[in-house]
Amino acid sequence: MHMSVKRLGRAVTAGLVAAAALTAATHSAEAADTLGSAAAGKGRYFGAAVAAGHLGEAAYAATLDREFTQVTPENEMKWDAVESTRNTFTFGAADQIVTHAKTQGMKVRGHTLVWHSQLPSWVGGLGATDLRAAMNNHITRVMEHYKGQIDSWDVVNEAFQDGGSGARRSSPFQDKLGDGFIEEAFRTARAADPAAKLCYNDYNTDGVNAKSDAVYAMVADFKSRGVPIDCVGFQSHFNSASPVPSDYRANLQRFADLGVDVQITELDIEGSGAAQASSYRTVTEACLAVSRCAGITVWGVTDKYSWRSGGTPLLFDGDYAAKPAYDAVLAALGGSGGDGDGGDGTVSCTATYTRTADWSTGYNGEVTITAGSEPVTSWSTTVTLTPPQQVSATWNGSPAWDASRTVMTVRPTWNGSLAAGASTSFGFTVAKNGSAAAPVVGACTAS
Ligand code: 9MR
Repeated sequence: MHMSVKRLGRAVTAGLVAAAALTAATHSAEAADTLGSAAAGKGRYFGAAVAAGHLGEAAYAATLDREFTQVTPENEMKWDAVESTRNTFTFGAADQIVTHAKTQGMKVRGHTLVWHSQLPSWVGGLGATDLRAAMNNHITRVMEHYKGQIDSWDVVNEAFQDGGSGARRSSPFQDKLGDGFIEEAFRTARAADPAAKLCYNDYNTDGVNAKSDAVYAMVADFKSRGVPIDCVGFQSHFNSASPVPSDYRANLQRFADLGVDVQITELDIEGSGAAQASSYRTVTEACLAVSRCAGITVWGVTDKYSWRSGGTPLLFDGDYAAKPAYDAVLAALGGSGGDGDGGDGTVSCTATYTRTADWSTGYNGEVTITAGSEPVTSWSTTVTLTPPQQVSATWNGSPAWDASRTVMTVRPTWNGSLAAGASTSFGFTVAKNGSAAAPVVGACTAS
């Protein structure tokens, strides 16, 4: 169950978005009606980063256990967490997550063995010989502790610089051991747990660019020389400044063509409503289009605990209500409520309002209509004005008026047909006639 009632308020956000979104969706708790089961139907896992400290929160654990089939400890396996003092290992919090995952039958991604960040200061103080020994000891001890329990390890994380240079990032490992530290880390990792898949993981490598080209060249070199590497992780942290690249799928595919699995490892997309849902849908479809894309991990369960919670980048809001992005991902995964068409059998839509322009005597409004988990052939919604405001123009929607001309019912012109999770929008211009009040957008009705 996805607590549809809670969705009533989910699209109301700050700023210009002023009116409510309503949905008539009702979900039954069908077995395939979750992210994890829908992804499994496509041969993929669907996971989330988790924090041990939240597992005791009932709604957090319930959402995690219902929806996800894989977990990544968000911080608990990092060097500073497991070996803050040289050669003294502390696995308590990480063990809690692994134990939880095992009881739920979830896969675990190990994150991460060698990274410049969250690195205790003692590591940076070592000379080259000592550092090499410490790196290999760290990899070996941590991987042996979890031997047989980890599906994939991020052996090396974020070793390349941003920008156009394609150069390695400065770190104690890079600066003291040189380029060869990555190869050495992977060879050590293979010996420590031969069953675990070994990944290189990075961000801003999601499209084809200088940084991903550099990672690509490294992976190609490793494959040609027999250096053990099984997978590449694409973190996929997106927002308006760094949107889903248009060549995202093509980039995943070119890595897959090198003979490695690709994994979407830390997905989150700042935003809300239909725009966020559409980006999530694009990412999900890209993974499904690449046969070696093993699965998707979102970087957290709920917006309220996200590392960038202000950007509300995840699939569940702070009350654990499923967002439009959730519906879009589930629809893209072919999530099934039993009729085999990828939906839950209830034709539904949401309507969200944004003021797109504002001037002294008028404003423009835009309403985005988003189909739920079933395709829609037609929709309608209402826009109620505050008198003496008057609509002076409409586009991409066909208006009908009540006698007082305050309630405008809008139906499609050419844009009635929407695929599951897809959106369209209509717009209108309002003459304020002295009132700047926001219009009230009513429920969306779909057929
Ligand atoms: O989400 C993690 C946050 O809680 C930590 O404070 C932060 C510290 O560096 O790391 C975050 O996770 C990062 C991940 O380990 C590697 N890729 C970028 C992630 C977001 O910063």
